[in-house]
Amino acid sequence: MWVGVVSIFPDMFRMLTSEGVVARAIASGALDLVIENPREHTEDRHSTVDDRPYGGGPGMVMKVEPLRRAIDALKQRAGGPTRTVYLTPQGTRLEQRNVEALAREERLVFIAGRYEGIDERVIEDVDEQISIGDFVLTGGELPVMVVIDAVARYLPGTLGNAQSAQDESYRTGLLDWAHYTRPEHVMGRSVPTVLLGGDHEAIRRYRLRDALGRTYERRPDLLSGRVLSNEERKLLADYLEQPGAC
Ligand code: 4FV
Repeated sequence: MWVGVVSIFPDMFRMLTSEGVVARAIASGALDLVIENPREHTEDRHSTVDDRPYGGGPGMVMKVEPLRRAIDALKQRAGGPTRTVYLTPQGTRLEQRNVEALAREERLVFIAGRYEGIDERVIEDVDEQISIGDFVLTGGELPVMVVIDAVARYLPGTLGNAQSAQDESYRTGLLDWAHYTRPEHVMGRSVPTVLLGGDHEAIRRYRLRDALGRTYERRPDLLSGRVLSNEERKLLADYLEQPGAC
């Protein structure tokens, strides 16, 4: 996958490219990451990339030309058609299915805004606008890194085991079940015995019961509109009967 990013703070991406899954994807050649700084595409001696908003109001807005030129420079280098994505609180809320869709693309260009945002005449040309959540950040760089990290999990050879439990949970639309590892007893707390017995059917039911219960308690919105199977209904009822369930 080829990924281009427009950002006036390219060094921020060192965090992403120096450690972990994304760094491994770059090292293995599964991911090609290029950062383009709009400041390199200015003509004035102050490398101005922002200006005051028409109509007045607080803050500054990123100018069209440096952004446009940076985007075009990335498209030149992409070596084929690209999908451009602007990260903004006004975008579609990011969910796993959006990540899966982006992971199917060959070439992506992400635009990270700063200040109050970017001139609308740049946004008119982007293919997609994505929000990582209903809160306001100081810049689009972290949202871009969030999306790149989420997409990188789908790149060949990145995740140790192709089928990650977390994937499984979002694929099923439920929250994840509780995870345990050695030691069996710690802080006076023990691992649920069913997980020690090797009875995979019992373990599957236990985990499904846990995922259903936790989803019911923490994200009932994920259950609305979802038809539960007989087994799932019984497991959820059983979960909710246990002491301490909500
Ligand atoms: C954001 C979000 C976000 C808005 C103004 C950057 C900031 C500043 N992007 N999901 N939430 N962006 O807060 O994507 O320029």
